[in-house]
Order: sequence, then structure tokens, then C-alpha cells
Amino acid sequence: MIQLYGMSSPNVRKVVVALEEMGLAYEPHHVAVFRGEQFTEEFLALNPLAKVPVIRDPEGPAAGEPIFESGAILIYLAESYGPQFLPADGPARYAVLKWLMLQVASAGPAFGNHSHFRLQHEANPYAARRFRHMAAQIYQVLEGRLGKADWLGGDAYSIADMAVWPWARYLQRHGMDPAEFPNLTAWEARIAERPAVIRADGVIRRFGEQDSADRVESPPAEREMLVGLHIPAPSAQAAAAIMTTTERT
Ligand SMILES: N[C@@H](CCC(=O)N[C@@H](CS)C(=O)NCC(=O)O)C(=O)O
Repeated sequence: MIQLYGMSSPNVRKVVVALEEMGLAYEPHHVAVFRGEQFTEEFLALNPLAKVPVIRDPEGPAAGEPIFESGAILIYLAESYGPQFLPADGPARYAVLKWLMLQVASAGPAFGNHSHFRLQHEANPYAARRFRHMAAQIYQVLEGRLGKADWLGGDAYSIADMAVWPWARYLQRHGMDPAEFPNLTAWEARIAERPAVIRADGVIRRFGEQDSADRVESPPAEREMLVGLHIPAPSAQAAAAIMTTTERT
């Protein structure tokens, strides 16, 4: 049976939605991210970047090799079990893949940083402005796409919709006016009604109860782990090299 390692976050929700849409049997394991469980040796063997979601599928084509990165997991699941959610070839395949990649490479990081710096705007107004702008641009691009097609990939609901949907639900929380995003809002509501999506909500709610308990109980040192503050700072020389690379890109 497929093993799912997760918590109540949007990146995990997209995988739970896919598992439910494909009617797969799976065993959810809560990872106590708010208590630093992602940094244990056991979890790092699943994902060296210490992040959920991860799946293991002992009987499937990956033969139990852990799969991390939600985009890779969605492609794996669709290719193995849900061909209706990712066309095997032709333009429709690449339409799905490019919107999926837009989510994992651009929307996820931009929305995540927007949320983070919205809360930290007094400490860093520049970063708050920058990520708000990036998030707004992505929401507008999604709105434009959904004005031209019913689904992100075109005519059919796909893993691209599953990837974007858990994040697009934050439109209002991200400070955007839903009235300016009628297509995105209608698409969001259509997906929310799907039986598989409703079932996924139950799984995420149970993860959320465990996350809330961990959050209350975790001491400040464990909370620091979540933002990576425990990782030793790079030496001055390494930091300078990183700066130079960043400035060049
Ligand atoms: N690009 C990754 C992002 C995964 C990610 O950021 N996971 C978060 C929860 S949504 C996490 O595990 N955070 C724990 C940490 O950063 O220590 C994906 O799409 O799977």
C-alpha cells in the first residue's frame, strides 16, 4: 500500500487530492513538522531536504523508492494510476505539465514568501512588497488562463488543477479581492465540490488537529528548527560566494 508522509499544508493537500481522485489505498503518516520530526535521520532518509509530502509505493513502478517534491509525486501517481489526469503525449500533456510547473516553481514559492513577509512586513517592507507583487501577478495569470479554458491544462481536470487548487484557496487570505478574480473563484468552487476533494479534506483536517497540538506544545527551540535557524551559518567566504552567484542569476 502507498505510504504518505505529510501534515496539513497545501503541498500535502494536492497529493491527498490526487490519491483520492485516483481511488488509491494509502496509509497517511503525520510528520510532526512543528516539533522538528522532519530533521530526524529516519525522515531525512525519505527526503534529504526535510520537507513533506513524501510517498513510498512498495508495489508500484518506483518499487518503494521514496518520492519527494509534490510535482514529482503528482506525475508519478498520474503516470502509474491516473492517466486521465495527465495525457500520455501530444500538446495536451505539455499544457498540463507547464501549468503544473508554474505551480511548483513559481506559485508555491511566491505565495509562501508572500504569506511569510506579510506577517514580517515591519521587519522587511521591501520583501513584503516584492512577494505581494509576485503573488498578485501569478493570481492574475491564473485568472486569465481560466477565462480562456475550463481547466488549467485545457479541456480536462488534471494534476495541474490539483496542484494549484490548495494554494488558490488562499486568494482572500493573501489580500486579493475575489471580485477581481471571477474565473479563478468559480474554478475553485467547482473543484471544492468534487467528492474526492471533500474526502481529502477529512484527511487534511486530521493532520491539522495533530499540527495544532504540536504547535501548542513545541518549545521555541523546536519552532526555530522549522525556519532552518538551527542550520549552521555559512562561513564568511562561503556566504560571499553565495552572494556572488545570486547576484549573477
Ligand atoms: N517544493 C516542495 C515544498 C515542500 C514544502 O515546503 N513542505 C513544507 C510543508 S508545505 C515543509 O515540509 N516544511 C518543513 C520545513 O521546511 O522544515 C514540494 O512541492 O513538495
